[in-house]
Amino acid sequence: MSDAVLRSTQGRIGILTINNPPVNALAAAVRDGIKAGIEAFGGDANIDAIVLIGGGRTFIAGADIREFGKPPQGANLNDVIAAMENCPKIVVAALHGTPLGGGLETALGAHYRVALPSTRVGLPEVHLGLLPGAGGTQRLPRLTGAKYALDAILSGRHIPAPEAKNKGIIDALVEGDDLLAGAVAHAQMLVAQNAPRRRVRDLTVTLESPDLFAETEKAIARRARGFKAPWNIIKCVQAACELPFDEGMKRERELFVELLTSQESAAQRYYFFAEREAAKVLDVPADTPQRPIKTAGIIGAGTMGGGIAMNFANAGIPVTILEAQQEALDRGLKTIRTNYENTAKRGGMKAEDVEKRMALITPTLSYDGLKDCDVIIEAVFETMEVKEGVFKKLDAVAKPGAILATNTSGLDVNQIASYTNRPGDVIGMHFFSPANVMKLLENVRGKATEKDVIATVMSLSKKIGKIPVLVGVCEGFVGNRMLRMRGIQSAYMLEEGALPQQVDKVLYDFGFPMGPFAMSDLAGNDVGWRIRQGKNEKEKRNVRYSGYVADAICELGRFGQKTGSGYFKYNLPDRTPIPDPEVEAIIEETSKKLGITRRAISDQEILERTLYPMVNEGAKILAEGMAQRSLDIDVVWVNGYGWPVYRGGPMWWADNVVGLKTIHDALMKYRDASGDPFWEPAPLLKKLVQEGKKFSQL
Ligand code: TC6
Repeated sequence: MSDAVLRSTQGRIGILTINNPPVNALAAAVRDGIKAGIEAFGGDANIDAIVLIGGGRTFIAGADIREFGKPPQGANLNDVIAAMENCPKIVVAALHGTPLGGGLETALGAHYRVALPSTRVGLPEVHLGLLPGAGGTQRLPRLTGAKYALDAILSGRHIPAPEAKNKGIIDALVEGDDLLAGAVAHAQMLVAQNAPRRRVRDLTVTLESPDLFAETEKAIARRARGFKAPWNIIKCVQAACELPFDEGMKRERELFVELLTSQESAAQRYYFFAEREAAKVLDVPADTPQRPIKTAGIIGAGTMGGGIAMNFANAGIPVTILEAQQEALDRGLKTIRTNYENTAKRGGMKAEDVEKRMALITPTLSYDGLKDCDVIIEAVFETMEVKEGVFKKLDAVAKPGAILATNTSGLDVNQIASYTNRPGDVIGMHFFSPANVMKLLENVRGKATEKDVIATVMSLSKKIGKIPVLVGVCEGFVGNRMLRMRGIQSAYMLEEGALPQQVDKVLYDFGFPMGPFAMSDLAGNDVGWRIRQGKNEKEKRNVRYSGYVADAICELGRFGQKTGSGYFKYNLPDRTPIPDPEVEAIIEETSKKLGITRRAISDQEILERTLYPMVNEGAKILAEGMAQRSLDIDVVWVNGYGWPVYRGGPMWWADNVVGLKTIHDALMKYRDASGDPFWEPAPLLKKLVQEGKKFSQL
């Protein structure tokens, strides 16, 4: 008998307790243990019914994702579930925590399901580029009807136990916190009532509308663009409605295997672990003591400061916002309130929570108001002089041990830290706009930042709903530094023969939500223009200047969506970019002035010239230690810049799809053709190519 599934009895009830921390994933030993346990109790004359329960924090949270793609070992999950379904004794699954994916599918193989009210069930395989391949697509519709099941499987959402009970997924909720006692009592009751062994496979599916599948395909077309799993899921649920159970299972298997062997799913499974790894800091052990964070302070009530404050209020952490002027403070608070009210109107939060969250936000005009805060984040104007003033004042008022963070997106965090007498307490927290929505948080480690400050900020980031990545101090940190490479080449290609709509289409088709020019129009073209104006001419000219078209566009006041035009025109409030002949004329004029003969630029060239330099820059970032691992770079790009998750991230894509040698050789080709040192392959990239290695092997 394996330790992965423990057997015990209470009277005539056999108990199988899954023991595979941390989340009782369905590793081979667990599958074997359940099957053997079911068979043993099933044939035991002293046992009337069986309870299957998870030890520790949860029932089975799914298949062991690390096993996918490896040679199969142990019992097949479908055989385990069939053994439960066909067991001569009643099987009751006792659920708590997060019975997800294969975990819920296992539970659907039981004859009855009971759960603690706090349980959340779901079939989230879609997020791994998969589908519930152990009968989930066939059994869930039999319990809930096709429409609900389709929505649950396509969204992968966690369903609260009370809702699951209403839908028939769960038979009974166990009050109190003794799940085992409740499940055993339920099993005894079923035995006493001589209840039938109810197999989900024997139920018939309700199909609410014959148009369900065609309508669903239409409804998800945009959001599922580039993904494979959603389309296969629809086919599976359709099979559940149209085919007998065993044939439906066969169809599910085929469509599951198709996904399992797809690059999209490999990328998404990689990404699942990458996001979790990114929260870990190599030289900061998980048990590093953390500073308690009970209150936060924000300096600046503008769009950024307000958004940051909302994250804290959402997490129930009281937050004080400082502004210099009453008017700006009032405006900032009003914007926050409006944001919350709009969310409540859309059903994203309860109306009464608006007041609860607002009550957690305290406005102040005085630095003294921040003196008790455990963490203070400044989100003020981006010049070193302003930051200097802020940090000197903070140094004077903040209590000892308070963490002093800057939200700078470009300034030197070490220099900012040097304005205080406590540089060890200073760290960068680079939020992305809108800060209450965007998940990515680049936490910037200065050279003096203490390890406990890093540990605290990484875990605080998760508490306020962010996905943190630790980066080092360098211009643009990880995300913007790589973005710049893409921007430079996009701009050059306009001068050489491409148009914004062509460049944008290539990147949109690759899977980005929008191309670089539409993105620039959204962010505001004036931001970069002002920065370029601040640079002196020499600085501008010592490399090939990339701002000619952008400058010409800004000189016409075409700052982007906010002015109704930029690289594209907009019929606001519709934000669809419309190609503009006026812009084409500007671009052609620019080429002429520069003496460039325009030529046709292929889509492949656009892809290579925008994405390969990003990978090359990523190699430099790694060599400099500005990101800990290539996976950190991938997490930045997927979460902060819309890199399609089914392509893993730029470094995974380079490693596994394109190949480092191909990228290296293309960089050399462009270098030789242009003579531009921009294209010089990074030394690390060269080295990896010579050694036949990948970024992930560093
Ligand atoms: C499936 O079932 C397909 C079936 C088809 C049948 C053929 N496998 O997220 P946390 C690890 S597909 C392996 O930090 P939380 C995780 O890496 C699967 N490992 O905790 C981490 O390890 P570390 C369907 C897993 O409390 C640790 O557990 N199921 C798995 O914030 C803790 O995780 C899912 O997609 C796994 N399945 O959230 C569920 N799950 O400590 C995926 C977790 O070494 N899991 N780990 O870093 C989750 O959504 C969340 O982990 C959670 C717990 C909600 C279960």
